[in-house]
Amino acid sequence: MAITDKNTKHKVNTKEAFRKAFIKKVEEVSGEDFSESTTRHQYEALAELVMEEITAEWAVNNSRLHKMEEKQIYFFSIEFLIGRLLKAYVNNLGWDTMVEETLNELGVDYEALQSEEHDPALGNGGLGRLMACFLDSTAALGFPGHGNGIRYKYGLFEQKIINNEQVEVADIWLKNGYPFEIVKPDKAVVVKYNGDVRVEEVNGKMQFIHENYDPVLAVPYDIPVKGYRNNTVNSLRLWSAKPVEDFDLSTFNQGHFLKAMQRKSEAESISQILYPSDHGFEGKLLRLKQEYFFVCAGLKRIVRRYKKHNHGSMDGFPDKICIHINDTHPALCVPELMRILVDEEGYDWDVAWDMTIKSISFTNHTVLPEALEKWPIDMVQKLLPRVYQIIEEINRRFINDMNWFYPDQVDRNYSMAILKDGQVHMAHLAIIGSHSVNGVAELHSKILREETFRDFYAVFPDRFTSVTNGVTQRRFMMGSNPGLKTLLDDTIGTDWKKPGNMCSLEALLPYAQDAAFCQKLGDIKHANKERLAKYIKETQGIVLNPDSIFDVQVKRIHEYKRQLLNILHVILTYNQLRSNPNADIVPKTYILAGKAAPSYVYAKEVIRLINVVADRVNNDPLVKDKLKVVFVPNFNVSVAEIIYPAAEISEQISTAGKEASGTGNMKFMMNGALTLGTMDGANVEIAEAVGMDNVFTFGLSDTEVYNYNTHGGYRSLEVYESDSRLQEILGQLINGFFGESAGFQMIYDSLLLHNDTYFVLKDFAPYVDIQDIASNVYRDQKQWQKMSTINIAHSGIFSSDRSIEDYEKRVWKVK
Ligand code: Z2T
Repeated sequence: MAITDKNTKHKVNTKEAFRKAFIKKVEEVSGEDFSESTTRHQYEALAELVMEEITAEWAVNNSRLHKMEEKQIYFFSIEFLIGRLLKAYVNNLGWDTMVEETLNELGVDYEALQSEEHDPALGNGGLGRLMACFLDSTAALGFPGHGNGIRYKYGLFEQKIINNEQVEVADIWLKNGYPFEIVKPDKAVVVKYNGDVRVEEVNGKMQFIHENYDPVLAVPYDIPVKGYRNNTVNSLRLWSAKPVEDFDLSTFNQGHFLKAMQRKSEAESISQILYPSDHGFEGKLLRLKQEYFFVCAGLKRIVRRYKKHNHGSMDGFPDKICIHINDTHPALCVPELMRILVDEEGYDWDVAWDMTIKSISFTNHTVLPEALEKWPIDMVQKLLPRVYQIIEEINRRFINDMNWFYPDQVDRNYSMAILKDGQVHMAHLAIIGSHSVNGVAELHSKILREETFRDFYAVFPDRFTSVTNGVTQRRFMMGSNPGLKTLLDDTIGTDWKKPGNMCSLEALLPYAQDAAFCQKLGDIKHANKERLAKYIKETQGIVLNPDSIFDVQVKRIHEYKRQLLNILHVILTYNQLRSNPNADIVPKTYILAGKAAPSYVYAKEVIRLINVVADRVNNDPLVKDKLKVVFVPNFNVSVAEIIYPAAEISEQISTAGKEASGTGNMKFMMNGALTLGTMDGANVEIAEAVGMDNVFTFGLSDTEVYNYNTHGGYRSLEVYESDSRLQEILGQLINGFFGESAGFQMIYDSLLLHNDTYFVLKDFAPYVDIQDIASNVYRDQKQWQKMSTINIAHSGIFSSDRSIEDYEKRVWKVK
């Protein structure tokens, strides 16, 4: 087994050496003979071997990084949805064949071994997963780039479906330990909350002294980010909260004991739990503490390291460091960096401000108003007294400048303030304090410029840019769809797998017409469908027909994503089959999955509806093999890896203008599924890449939605009254059709009484039509596989390698 990396001390880079090392390690972790070992022992042993290999390279990398020859990127994000790491490490080390063959010879089930790893769920969805893909691509391309976030004790809840409803169960992901992190207590830092600021004049200069604060210790846990078959190992640093002093509890009397325990749990609560809401701002004090926690701790270490390298000075910091903030949750980076530069390093305000703006760049991820962070001023002022003063000063100077440059636009100027209506507007802080503001797809960036942030765009046109999201093909295609990977290797050679080179998949285009290739592509899809069917049979007891179309919608449950539109169409098909059981329809399996925020009552009703419909349809002998509906519980990264390769239709049906980008759409496309969707987010760019003949698009455009919303003119009741199919279906939601206890009044009312905010009824007829068109194309398998091939061939631009290269050129300018 050849390994490309030369400068590390490999111990196990041949099959024979690996076999010996593995057996020895299993015996060490189990304390038993290898023949007695459990899958758990085998997993722990392989994880340790992998870590030993990677940490040797990591040390070499870290000392290279400390020389600061290259510009370093730091991703500040409140979520990193990394998923399972063992197989990714094995693949990135180039150990895959060696490990697979050896384990096979030893009679070890590699799949089962991997399942021992608890899937870390330190994110809600696309935003957190994007960071994990970006870390993978940054390392693959050999850039120095690191993550900075929170080591939540409990990740996103585990979802169970009980009586058709979502039930949330705590995700205790650390219960058996986690082998891929290294705790660094010597690098812990103190984060200060509350207290007061005293002003003192020292040598004619104002000093701001923060006193009587509540200190909390931030302890870093580092996870290595191994580049794909290169010698780059970057870091994901996650901070855990601890009380500053570890009391010797036995020396305290009862009163002190209780106080000490209370402080301990107050401190620890900061990194206790990930907030499970994906698009809703809640405004909880604990969340604000979390935001400052990883911002303050992360910046402290970066500044300390930079100064150590630069003889104690912060001069030149923006030339060597990029602070990239993932949405507004880390926007406190702006005042915190100012605080460090002005209060601690003694820079003049203007110099510090210039350095801050040059260091920070900002990505926005949604235009939904309910997600915009607006903190009550009182809360920020009390929790972060000095940081708040700095925000006030940033705001004061901004408004002053604006009134100076645009004296006739006082209203507009004030509307752009950071502080107004008693709130701190985090997006305004992020835009004003950074040199780059970008959206995550072309359409989204256009909406930011023309609607959401149009006043800022008028003032700072050069700050605005766009970088379309991407996903890592190494996890979501090469890793999860080995059949496809091998077919591509055999057809066009292996160059497409090199980092940054996925666009060379276009060499596949001529094979779209090749019957033998298309046959093989279809066979691989069929095998992947059987694998998913097996998973669903084992976990849910539902039997699927692998010859039916697998039509898949998996993502967080949200009104704007319109899972409701999907299920209304399922009900329509069911009604058609009931009135004509022998109808000539192409058999179809609808697969849905996703979590709802625990407090999002409407989204949970949608989950209940999907499950109620599934129960009814799947148990009706009338529909036989023609229609199935499955709701797969607990959608997470590892479940996703089984689902995407098995999909034939990728449902991307958000109300146009609402889905910033979407990234699942890209994962489906790479695996050969055809997109059935609205012209929203990155769907637009998928359609552009493959041509309109190779996607199924339907529905209102973002402009039509915008016009209805600004000028009115949509009446859902009119649509309902002119469509008898909708009358029947909506009637069934409330007339007991799905069982007495299962009325869906809330959904019914949202569609008819509250005028259907997300245009579900308006887009219903075109959706039904496009579904019929897709089914008819499927009857012609040659045509379907041709379209599938064209989609795979053009999926290269949706690699996160391409996104990182774009960020590098447009935003960070590392080279
Ligand atoms: C999230 O996953 C996304 C946006 C958010 O806005 C929050 C969360 Cl948790 C605050 C998603 C977008 O909905 C999706 O369109 C996009 O592809 C993804 O972020 C990554 O940019």
